[in-house]
Amino acid sequence: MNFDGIPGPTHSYSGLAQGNLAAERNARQVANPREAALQGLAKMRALASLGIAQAVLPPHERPAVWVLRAVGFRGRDDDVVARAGREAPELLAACSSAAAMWAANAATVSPSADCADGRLHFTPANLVTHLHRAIEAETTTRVLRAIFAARTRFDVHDPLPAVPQFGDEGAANHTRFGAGTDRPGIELFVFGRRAFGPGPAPVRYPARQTREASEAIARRHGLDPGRCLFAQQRPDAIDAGVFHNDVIAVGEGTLLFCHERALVDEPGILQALARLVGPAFQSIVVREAELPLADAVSTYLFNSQLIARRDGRYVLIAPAECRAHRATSELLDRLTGDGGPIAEVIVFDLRQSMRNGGGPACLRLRVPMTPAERAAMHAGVVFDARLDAALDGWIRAHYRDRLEAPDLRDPALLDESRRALDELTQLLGLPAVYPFQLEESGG
Ligand code: SUG
Repeated sequence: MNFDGIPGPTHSYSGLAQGNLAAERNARQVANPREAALQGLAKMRALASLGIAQAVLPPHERPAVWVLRAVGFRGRDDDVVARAGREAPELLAACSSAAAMWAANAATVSPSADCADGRLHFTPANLVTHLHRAIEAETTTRVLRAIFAARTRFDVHDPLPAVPQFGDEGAANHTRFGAGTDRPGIELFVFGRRAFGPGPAPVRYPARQTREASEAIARRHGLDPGRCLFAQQRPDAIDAGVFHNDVIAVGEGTLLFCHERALVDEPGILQALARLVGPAFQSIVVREAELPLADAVSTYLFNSQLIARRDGRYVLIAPAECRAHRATSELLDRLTGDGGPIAEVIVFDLRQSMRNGGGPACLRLRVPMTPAERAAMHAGVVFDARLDAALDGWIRAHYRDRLEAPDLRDPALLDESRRALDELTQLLGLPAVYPFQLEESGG
């Protein structure tokens, strides 16, 4: 099942993510939160109509008044926001970010067939590299625990210790290969640097994931070390804007689609994957001569979703930007025309999210589930025609169609956002998950 994050009512362009070229470039543009949410909804609707099991993850409470209080702002909630807006606008921007929409960074997920105790394991990402993302971990943990509450089947761990040595960005740096959920698969963890000991590291931009974080996740999920691979991102790729591995590679089932400059010793990793995944393993490696890394980063070709079809071939769900770029569009035509594993390409206009460096793959978290697990999860978040219509109405009723930096200071935005989220919690049948709801209920 794909869990898509819903872009929240404070979606904005604040240039908060270092090394994310789109976000840096579009800083201080005017955002349209309503359009962002509707674009996400359209993608979910289309994937559901392809027969993909689809669910939603709710946006987080923003601005995060509790974070502003933690750094010394006092008074009523609206005073806290107003004062932060005057005295520390960059802090208010970070505390207003709707970045939780990028569900690929919510958690790392290991299907039950891979885990020693036979449960489905989640490690919510600590996202320590950036303030505006680190504040997601607490709510994400609460939301996942509400959806996957059955302890006999699910284990939602605490995030890893929130220190640079355990920098963790979740499923954006993790791919599970294998044919289904009834047999153990192979888990590929991609890291940007080692926290301890020597090793190559980027010089310009941060490497957000450490090897130690990936190893800790494999250990706590109870994975078989013989079925895990740890691969390093190329530091020069990170310095060229590849802030997560899912900006340059996507894998699903038995297929890996990536750029040749994604990983250190990429041929060695491909060989290991072929050995571990078995004869069904296929890879499509795009060469620098076909598509330079810079173009792959600007079109976000690899931030696509791969959807397995019944005939064993795949549909590539790509951002519309790929068709607007000649070399990328021609590459897509060659891929679908050569009888290879990718049979079809469908593009989506996700421009609102894309301007912050979030493509189709960033917006979803894959949760491989058995039918019994599916039956045990909270059903209220599952996307169907009823939820589709309800979300459409909810977005149109609560979201603004224009948001820029000065608007973040508007105390009405805090009220609007809380009202919207309160209604959404009811729509999804979730318990209290937001700080403002927990305070009200004395939790
Ligand atoms: O962490 N952008 C996000 C984009 C995350 C994309 N996710 C994956 N690749 N899986 C990030 O860089 C920009 C927010 C701003 O600048 O307002 C931002 O956080």
